[in-house]
Amino acid sequence: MIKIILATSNPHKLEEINAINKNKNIVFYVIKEDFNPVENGKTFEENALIKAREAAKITGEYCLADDSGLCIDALEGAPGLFSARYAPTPAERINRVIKELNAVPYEYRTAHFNCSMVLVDKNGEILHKETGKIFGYIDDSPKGQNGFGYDPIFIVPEYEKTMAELSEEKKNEISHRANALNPMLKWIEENL
Ligand code: ITT
Repeated sequence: MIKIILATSNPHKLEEINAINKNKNIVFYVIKEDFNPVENGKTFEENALIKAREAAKITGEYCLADDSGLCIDALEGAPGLFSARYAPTPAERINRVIKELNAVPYEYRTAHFNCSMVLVDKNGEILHKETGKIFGYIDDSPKGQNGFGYDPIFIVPEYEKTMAELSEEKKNEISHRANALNPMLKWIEENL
């Protein structure tokens, strides 16, 4: 069995990562509840590395971090790295985005979710990195109850539904997180 600590305090990420992982030999463990290192990197990848290294320092185990966010073209990539901090609550974050895109017509509301994953060893040395994305559009009002974060305003063009209207199974098949985690799991299977 391969034990990997997930360097996140976001329970939704943990849930999705466990659902995407079908390999019974790879088991993810949660880090302590108040895990909250300062994410002052300049890229998603740098922030993922900060979290992975901090978790390795605490646990002395293999650690995997996921740094993710929503990048909106008409807002020059915002909220981007600041996705978790764009406003105090998830509902306020969504409202801020809707307001900022108020005058923008649908065809210019293009966006993508990014997920950067970094796996480190017990010493914090990088073992492997993967990035996953999913492209879509931003809706003018929230729809759907599934998922978390910005899912209710992210339209997946293939289904003409927001990510929060898709089933959990479907999200975990097509998401930025799945697109990063699946090749990461393959690397782990082949190399650890
Ligand atoms: P950790 O740093 O502890 O992992 P976090 O939620 O602070 O948890 P990030 O710094 O990576 O994680 O911020 C990611 C934010 O981007 C997250 O809080 C959501 O607002 C948004 N986000 C990430 N993945 C998402 C997804 O699958 N669906 C919707 N929103 C997502």
